[in-house]
Amino acid sequence: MHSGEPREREATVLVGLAHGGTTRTEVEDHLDELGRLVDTAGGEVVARLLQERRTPDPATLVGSGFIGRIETACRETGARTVVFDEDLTASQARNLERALPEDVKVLDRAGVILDIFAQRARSREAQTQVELAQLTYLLPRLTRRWGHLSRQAGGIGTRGVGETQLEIDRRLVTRRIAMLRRKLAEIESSRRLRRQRRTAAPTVALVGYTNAGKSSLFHRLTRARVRVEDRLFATLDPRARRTVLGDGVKVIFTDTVGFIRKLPHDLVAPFRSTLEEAAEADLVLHVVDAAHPSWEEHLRVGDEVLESLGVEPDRVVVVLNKMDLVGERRPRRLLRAGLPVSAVTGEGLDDLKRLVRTKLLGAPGVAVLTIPLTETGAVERACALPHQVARRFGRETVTLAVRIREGGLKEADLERYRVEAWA
Ligand SMILES: Nc1nc2c(ncn2[C@@H]2O[C@H](COP(=O)(O)OP(=O)(O)OP(=O)(O)O)[C@@H](O)[C@H]2O)c(=O)[nH]1
Ligand SMILES: [Mg+2]
Repeated sequence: MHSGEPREREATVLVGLAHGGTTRTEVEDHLDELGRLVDTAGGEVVARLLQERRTPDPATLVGSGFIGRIETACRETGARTVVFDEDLTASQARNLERALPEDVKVLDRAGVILDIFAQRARSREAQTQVELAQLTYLLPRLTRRWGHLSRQAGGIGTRGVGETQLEIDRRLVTRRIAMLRRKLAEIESSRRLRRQRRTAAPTVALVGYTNAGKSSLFHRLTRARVRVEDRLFATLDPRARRTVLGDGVKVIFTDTVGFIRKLPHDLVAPFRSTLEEAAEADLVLHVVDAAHPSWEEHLRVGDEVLESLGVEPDRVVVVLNKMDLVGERRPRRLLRAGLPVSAVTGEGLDDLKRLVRTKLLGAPGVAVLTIPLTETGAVERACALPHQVARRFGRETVTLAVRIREGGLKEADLERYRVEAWA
């Protein structure tokens, strides 16, 4: 589905806008991040421009004088791609393209993120989701310029979409969007079936800002081999893996796609199903790169996503990763925010496992039973219960933690073995 790797890195100009509540420094940080995104997408940042303006221009976002500066930067560097950190409406993008030289294409942060997803998605589901999001994004933006560029080189913003689709008429694109929607609905319903079948062990989801170290922790906690990279969006096809956390506590860990500021809406919607699955987890580990200067913003972005998915705060544990990079003096404000760990040195991982265990065993809906081994009938009934969280055989008793609905223990005639907590 890819229209071929670009032969060389695409020279790109970044544009940021400081207005309203955003300061210059914040915009500089956002442009740093945008630069990493462009780099991941295969581009090379050759210039960055920042305009301060009280309010954005409704037609072109930046003012006409500033468009002149963008044009000069493109001419001087040979760049043919301009990326805005702000979301551009389709008409703003078109107006900007009209105002710039003929061979320059304009896209925004969302367009770059979509491009990265298109390059990296591997599973059929992720690929379908990305193509859908990309066509939805591109449809109102389809201009001759894009079709022309895609035929020539592909380039940022157009990979993942079948090459011919850009050239053909909108009606066909609309039809393809409808087809992809249907296909996705099918994939999702078959996934829902799979999910229902495998709820035997409690699930713990690793979520958080991109590059926070979710996959590294997933690897440390489950010994599964997964892609770990110092790149944004290294993981696009989430993995789940079963492991035993000591004390007989069985858990399914899931790794997920990272969050980012301004994840495009068209992408949030389809990827929501993956995140929703994570949000249904018994426990959510919100992983934060504690060594990142913007860790608080990352934490906030993650909290917002989790809240929008309906995850209650008491199901969330904040994990401060990369503590090995934080240095000797650890700010109190940071330490108050969560549990310090390092996926690299292993610091704090035992504490993390213990915390996960305690949280799961104490979760509402989990009952703990202690049964003398001499009562074989009861032991047998208890061991046959589905949804076991933990089981430990002692010399004289067996202790079990099971997820069970109200009244379930009575039905299984096990109510009298119930104890307060896992000891
Ligand atoms: N020093 C240090 N580096 C870490 C730690 N954990 C992860 N990293 C590095 O951080 C980078 C990102 O790690 P990943 O595990 O891929 O991060 P992720 O959250 O899965 O990222 P995405 O899948 O892109 O969202 C890699 O270069 C890791 O080696 C840590 O505790 N300490
Ligand atoms: Mg990852």
